[in-house]
Amino acid sequence: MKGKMVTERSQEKSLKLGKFEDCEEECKYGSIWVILTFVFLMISTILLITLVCLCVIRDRQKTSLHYRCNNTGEYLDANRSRRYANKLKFTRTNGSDVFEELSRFEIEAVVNFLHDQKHLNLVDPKNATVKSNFIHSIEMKLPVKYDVISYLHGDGNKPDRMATVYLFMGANEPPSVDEYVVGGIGSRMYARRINTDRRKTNIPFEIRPYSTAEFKFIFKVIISKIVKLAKNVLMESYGALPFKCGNKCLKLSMAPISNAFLPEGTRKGWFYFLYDAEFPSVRPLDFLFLVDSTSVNPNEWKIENVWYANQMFSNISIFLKLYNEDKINKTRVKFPDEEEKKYGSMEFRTPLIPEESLRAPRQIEPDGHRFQITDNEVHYMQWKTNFRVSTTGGLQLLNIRFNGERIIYELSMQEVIVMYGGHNPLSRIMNYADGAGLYGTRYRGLLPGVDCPGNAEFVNTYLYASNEMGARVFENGFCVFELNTHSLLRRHRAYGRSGALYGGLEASALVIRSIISVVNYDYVFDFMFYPNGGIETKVSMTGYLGTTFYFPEERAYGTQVHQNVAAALHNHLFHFKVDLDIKGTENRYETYDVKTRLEENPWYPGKSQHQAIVEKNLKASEQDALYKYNFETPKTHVFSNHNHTTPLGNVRGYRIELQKMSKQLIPVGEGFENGIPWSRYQMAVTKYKPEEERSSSVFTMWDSKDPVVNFQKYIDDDDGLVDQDLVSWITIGTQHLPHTENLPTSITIGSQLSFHVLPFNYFDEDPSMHSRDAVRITPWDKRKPLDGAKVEHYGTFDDVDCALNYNLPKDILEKNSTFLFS
Ligand SMILES: *[C@@H]1O[C@H](CO)[C@@H](O)[C@H](O)[C@H]1NC(C)=O
Ligand SMILES: *[C@@H]1O[C@H](CO)[C@@H](O)[C@H](O)[C@H]1NC(C)=O
Ligand SMILES: *[C@@H]1O[C@H](CO)[C@@H](O)[C@H](O)[C@H]1NC(C)=O
Ligand SMILES: *[C@@H]1O[C@H](CO)[C@@H](O)[C@H](O)[C@H]1NC(C)=O
Ligand SMILES: *[C@@H]1O[C@H](CO)[C@@H](O)[C@H](O)[C@H]1NC(C)=O
Ligand SMILES: *[C@@H]1O[C@H](CO)[C@@H](O)[C@H](O)[C@H]1NC(C)=O
Ligand SMILES: *[C@@H]1O[C@H](CO)[C@@H](O)[C@H](O)[C@H]1NC(C)=O
Ligand SMILES: *[C@@H]1O[C@H](CO)[C@@H](O)[C@H](O)[C@H]1NC(C)=O
Ligand SMILES: [Cu+2]
Repeated sequence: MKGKMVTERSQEKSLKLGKFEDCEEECKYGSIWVILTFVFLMISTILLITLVCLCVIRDRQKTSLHYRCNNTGEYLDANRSRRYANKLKFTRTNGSDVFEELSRFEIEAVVNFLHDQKHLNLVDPKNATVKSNFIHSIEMKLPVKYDVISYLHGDGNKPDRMATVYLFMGANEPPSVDEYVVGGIGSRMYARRINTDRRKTNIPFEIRPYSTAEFKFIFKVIISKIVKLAKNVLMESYGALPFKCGNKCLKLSMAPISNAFLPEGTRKGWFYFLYDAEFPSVRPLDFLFLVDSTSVNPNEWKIENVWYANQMFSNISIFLKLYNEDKINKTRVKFPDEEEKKYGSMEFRTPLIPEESLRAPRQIEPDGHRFQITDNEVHYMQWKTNFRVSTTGGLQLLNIRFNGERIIYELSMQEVIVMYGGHNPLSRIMNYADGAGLYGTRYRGLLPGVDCPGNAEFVNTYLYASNEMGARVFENGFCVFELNTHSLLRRHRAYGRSGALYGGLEASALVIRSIISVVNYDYVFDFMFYPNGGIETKVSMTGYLGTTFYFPEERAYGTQVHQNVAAALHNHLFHFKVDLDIKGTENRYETYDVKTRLEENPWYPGKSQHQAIVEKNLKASEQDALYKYNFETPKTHVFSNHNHTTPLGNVRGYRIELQKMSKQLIPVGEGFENGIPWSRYQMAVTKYKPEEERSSSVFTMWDSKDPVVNFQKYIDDDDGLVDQDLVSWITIGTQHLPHTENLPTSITIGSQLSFHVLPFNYFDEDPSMHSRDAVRITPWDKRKPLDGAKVEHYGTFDDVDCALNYNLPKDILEKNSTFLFS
């Protein structure tokens, strides 16, 4: 009821502006004032400050106010982000900043250059088949860090603009995927293969990611064969077909098989049908077939095993024979009817809550944005960071500075893994490394007002990927907004005749948010920048469960979440790169270990007790620095520069704190584990090497036997770490045991994963002491703390009399939903 009054009142606001007679009501219901009133209420019982007082103070300030929040609605214009993107991508720059992703012109130059190399025999992705040569992806290659740093310091030339490209060479003998670096973009261009033992650049064709061309042939060759042979099985068992199916259709899904589980040189995947109804991933069926697609000639692809009704058949003929002879149990399920369709659907359920149409709390920016985005840089308070979205790697934050000093050279997500288990043959090999889907192209379609606040800024990207038929714009790729977290960065209330005091600061942070949807799952990544010099990296998981058809044997592996639907336990793992630079690049990594020591109490001889002590442990080499979380050995992870100390001799540093870790239990080297060696460590620290760009690759789903990028190599050479340029690699994750509330969507509030990068003796005092957002209250007269107090703040608690319009961009979506779904 109270909420209702607020909304009605807010409509009258403009009328009431400047009238203070009804101050009492304003105090109760004005949104910001509710907070202040609350703060005051807590202390008023002691200090006897009344609401009347508050109104007086407010009245006094009113005269000096100027209102700037007159830009209602503007933020929600989808055109705005388009205009912004135009500014960002199309009119400016041909790669004027070292960190900037390739521009439209540069991509065009690379494509033309490569297509001009006639011996490569490249075709346009629109015309590509499996047996073609084509450009799979193009992205900017970051120059060597030291070249960039000298350039930024003004004592080096601007590094060459370079691209990394993957070429699918299906027409070659033998076929392969080749990584090239194309340089001299815009001038004298060249292409070369990097020669490094850190990754393969000539990659066996059978471990390539799926291409649109390959999927086209799966449908054309394999699915039509299945339909031709097993149409009656599909109709009888499921009452649906993959095509010519009206409104009862089957959707095809698949899980590629890592080469750790396959004979040398083969490429296979389990394919399976789901009901094509909202949402397919929770409508599994029990018809699975194993496809060998090793050959570049789709006509040579083979359907191997068939699994049906919890039984394995060595080929489709024997399956059909036994089925037709009624020698096997037959599954009989029906396409979901209207009632059944509700399960797993995001349709609204009734009754709606709350009963009345009351709006949710919203954040407002009374003075507009306090951050700025120019070209490829975000500027917020003392913070500055560059950004790019790379086709294969996604969002990277580069050159993160606080007060002009670089703290982090690169902060980026490296890989997203989900590892399943189960009874059926599919779940047993179901391990996803989502990088195969090209992360950059997953950054798209954020909805203002839900995915990000309506007043967020949205950034478009422009990337080249053959699966997108070449270069294109991805609208609303990520967003930037300032968030009042309404948690407290600091706060203290002391009460006493001589020392009454109140000081407090709400934590606001700049959020750079991206959300990627990969098949059934959606991952929300937040990079958050706080005024105390800390950075939080947070992952939340939502979307739909991946499920399989229920048989009683599945119980050991997870939960039955619906009739015929089993959802297996699975391990989500995320890997991040944090290239910290503390006062330069020569840093140390130490753990400050907490130990206990039995000591005799010097003040009471003869009495002994255990005390906690801090023991500094310098990590001399990469092997020494491997961190596996252990509850028994608490520690703080400190990265510091030993040439920079505070006046009291503390080395200036930053610390990394991991908030959610997940033990990966599959033994070292077994199966898929061999391809994700980073998951063995909650943190690893390596010496920066230009060729150790990323911990994973687009091939990770397939290449476990002998990974294209093998992170273990980065640490096995055991470089020294003392006063070196250090990169820390962080693994967070969670075991997800599904439950019925995960449907229709598996929001995992409470299992958000995060890590923090926080100052540790870096500053002489908390830099948020400079924040204007703070409040300080001290008695006018120390001896009379109850007789009124001085309230200090710096203008930010002024009344907010107007609010921005927070509607969904509904009118735009109703006419054109391109920006959301393309
Ligand atoms: C907002 O109001 C100010 C002051 O009245 C005015 O200068 C400015 O142009 C207005 N801005 C918009 C977007 O209406
Ligand atoms: C968005 O842009 C289109 C074309 O430029 C224009 O017709 C339309 O009115 C704009 N929409 C809004 C809400 O400004
Ligand atoms: C970028 O370079 C291309 C090719 O040299 C040129 O056509 C284009 O006008 C340039 N664009 C800008 C914004 O400088
Ligand atoms: C695709 O192939 C056709 C026929 O070979 C050709 O006419 C067309 O130009 C090609 N399209 C592209 C985009 O290369
Ligand atoms: C299919 O499997 C059956 C039973 O294992 C076997 O007898 C038959 O030869 C196989 N057929 C083909 C075409 O491989
Ligand atoms: C077929 O169904 C019967 C009855 O439910 C069951 O006992 C039997 O194990 C099933 N056969 C197979 C191969 O699953
Ligand atoms: C510390 O200073 C010394 C002397 O100026 C210099 O040789 C050394 O490289 C510096 N080390 C670091 C970690 O900056
Ligand atoms: C719809 O919006 C997209 C951009 O999101 C634009 O490219 C396209 O032209 C628009 N279509 C129509 C019919 O306005
Ligand atoms: Cu999950």
